[in-house]
Amino acid sequence: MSTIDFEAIFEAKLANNEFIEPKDWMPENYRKHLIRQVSQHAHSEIVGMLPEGNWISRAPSLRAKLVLLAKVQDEGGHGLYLYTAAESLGVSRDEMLEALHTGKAKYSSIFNYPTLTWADIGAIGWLVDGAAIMNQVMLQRSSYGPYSRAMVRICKEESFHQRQGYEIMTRMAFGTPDQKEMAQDALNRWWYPSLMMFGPPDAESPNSENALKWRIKRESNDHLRQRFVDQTVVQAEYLNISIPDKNLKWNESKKGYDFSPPNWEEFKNVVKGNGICNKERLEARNKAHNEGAWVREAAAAYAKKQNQLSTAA
Ligand code: FAQ
Repeated sequence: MSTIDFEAIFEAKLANNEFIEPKDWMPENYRKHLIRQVSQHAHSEIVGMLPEGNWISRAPSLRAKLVLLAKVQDEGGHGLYLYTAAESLGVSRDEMLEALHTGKAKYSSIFNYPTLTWADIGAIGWLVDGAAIMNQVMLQRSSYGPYSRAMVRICKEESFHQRQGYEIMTRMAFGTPDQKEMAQDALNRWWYPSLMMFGPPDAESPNSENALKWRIKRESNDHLRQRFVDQTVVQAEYLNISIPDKNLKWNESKKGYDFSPPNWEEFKNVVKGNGICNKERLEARNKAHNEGAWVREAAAAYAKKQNQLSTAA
């Protein structure tokens, strides 16, 4: 009797740029790698609602409030698509949320920095969504079908978010001297944390080798970080505000900018849970989860009732 070589089928799919789907055979480490990355990504979207949510009630106009509200709701939707994609790998929503709420799970370091002024909302859309898109465009071609498809929709929405942020920055940078100073201050504070979003340098990134081999990621952390810097410098020039890096310099031979790396010790410290807002973010998530218990119970009771009715029919 011939045996099926599942691993060979998996490798052939990767080689042919075909998707791996939930019911396909996959190596256990591929599955675990994806659960780790996709769940961290989902947590980032959900926790990422908090710094901006802080400004919904203080937006400077009704239009600004509507746009910000829509953006924050989109982030909630992104979290839900991504939790669903992770569930298709065999992990439950409860397990993922438990890991987030107890501080075991990681989420993007960027969301542990505070939003001090309205210009920060501009800087988040411009830089944080800008960095997120830079990373997520390649994830649209990730090898795992549900993750890739979730990314297509997420990228469309992130583009709107990036424009929302850049519009705020444009208004402030071309506004009064005080507004321009706020725009500069926001850039000063969000620049290096945004560079950290791409993860540690390639040489210190334990997950990159497998991620690239399995086509979960298509490009390395450093490669994407470089592309983000090259794209953002011209946008800052247009705003006539300065990137807070004395070493920023065009390098003709690599056709890109040389720039100072972020403080990787600060990054490690934030990821360990010791950033300015880590504690506050986890408390806010736990509070929201506990206060939403009745909604989950009502939804479960409704689903049970519907099920009983359809079985009886
Ligand atoms: N923060 O070996 P690598 C958004 C961890 S979405 C915290 O390089 P990998 C939308 C990493 O998990 C933003 N931890 O790991 C939005 C690993 O730890 P582990 C989120 C980080 O996976 C906008 C360890 O360091 N985007 O912003 C970070 O190959 C505005 C070693 O790192 C995604 O999640 C970090 N910055 O590469 C929402 C995209 N970087 O698990 C609201 C998907 C690294 O071994 C408002 N994820 N770590 O214990 C990815 O592409 C990758 O997971 C990377 C990291 C690039 C984040």
